[in-house]
Amino acid sequence: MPRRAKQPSSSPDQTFARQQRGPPAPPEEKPKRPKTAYVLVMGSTGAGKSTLINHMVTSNGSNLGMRPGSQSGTAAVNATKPFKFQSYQVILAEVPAFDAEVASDVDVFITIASYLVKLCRKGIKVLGVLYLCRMTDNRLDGTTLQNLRMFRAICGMSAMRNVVVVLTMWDQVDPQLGEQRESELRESSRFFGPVMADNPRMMHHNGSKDSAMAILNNLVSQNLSLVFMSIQSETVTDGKVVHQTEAGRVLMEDLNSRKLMHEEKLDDVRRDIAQARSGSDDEGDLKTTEKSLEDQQRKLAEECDRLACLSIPDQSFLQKLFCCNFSCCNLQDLMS
Ligand SMILES: Nc1nc2c(ncn2[C@@H]2O[C@H](COP(=O)(O)OP(=O)(O)OP(=O)(O)O)[C@@H](O)[C@H]2O)c(=O)[nH]1
Ligand SMILES: [Mg+2]
Repeated sequence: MPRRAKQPSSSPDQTFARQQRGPPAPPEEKPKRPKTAYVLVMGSTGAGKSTLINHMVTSNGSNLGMRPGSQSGTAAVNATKPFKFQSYQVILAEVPAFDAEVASDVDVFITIASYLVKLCRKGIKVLGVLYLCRMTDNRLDGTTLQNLRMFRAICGMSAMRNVVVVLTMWDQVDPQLGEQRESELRESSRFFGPVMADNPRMMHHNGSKDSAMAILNNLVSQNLSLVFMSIQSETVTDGKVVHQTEAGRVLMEDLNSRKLMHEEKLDDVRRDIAQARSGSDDEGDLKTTEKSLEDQQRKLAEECDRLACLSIPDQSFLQKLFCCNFSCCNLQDLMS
């Protein structure tokens, strides 16, 4: 049988048409899924966390922010829904402040630890931390300093590169005074002095949307590696129980030094009671003060015991101890 001549794969007309159109398009690439980027927003009560988050979220076409002040009185981490920003799906998580007048320090600590441990167990790292400091405070009080110490201990040195310190209410201070306070914050060993070498950045926030967006932009466009916070690696990787972590140690130290301060005040008041005239108004006032200090002292002792109990690997005991008054804590997560 004569062999059939091989047919050209396309006619000269078809070849010409293809040349006009250019080479065939490559198979369509699937669009890359944007990475999720968790950003923790930390700082004392009233530092402006919710307000800042709101600006960032609503500027990106969403109304899923949080009401300023809405978190006060509760110990919970409030996270926004993810929203697209540059190449990321950003989730902003407002971390509750330590403020004994609002919620117990140990409750707040367990909430934060529980949230971060949960993220770490899922392998989720954090893009960064915005630590907010209010510029209107003439001097930083005990609670503000406690929040700062806890922030440093929770993050650890290795995460400091991913921190932006946000100086809020910049619109409310005289610029010269603001600059003065900023240098003190940068240099003093009580504030950011010990961590400045590890490169946290400082930015001013004047309460406007533009200023909020500049802060988010600065954090996101640094091309930072995602990190675990120190408390996450200490618990999940090193297997430490929560109260043995650096943050647990700092909190225990804080509670103990407050206990000591109250003890000294109680000694003074009792000495004054002994010297006051029996049945006088002075004696009545001093006894009221004594009672209030004793109450505070008892609460602090209970807090220390609760924190120390976190090392007991007996879940049922811990659940009985906490779950009645603390709904946010997932102790299974903490202890398992
Ligand atoms: N002028 C000015 N006011 C601000 C700024 N940031 C926040 N505020 C105001 O400060 C108050 C407290 O702000 P919040 O955002 O509720 O503070 P927070 O840190 O979320 O407080 P908690 O959730 O209670 O810990 C609100 O009345 C805000 O409007 C700022 O940069 N400038
Ligand atoms: Mg808030």
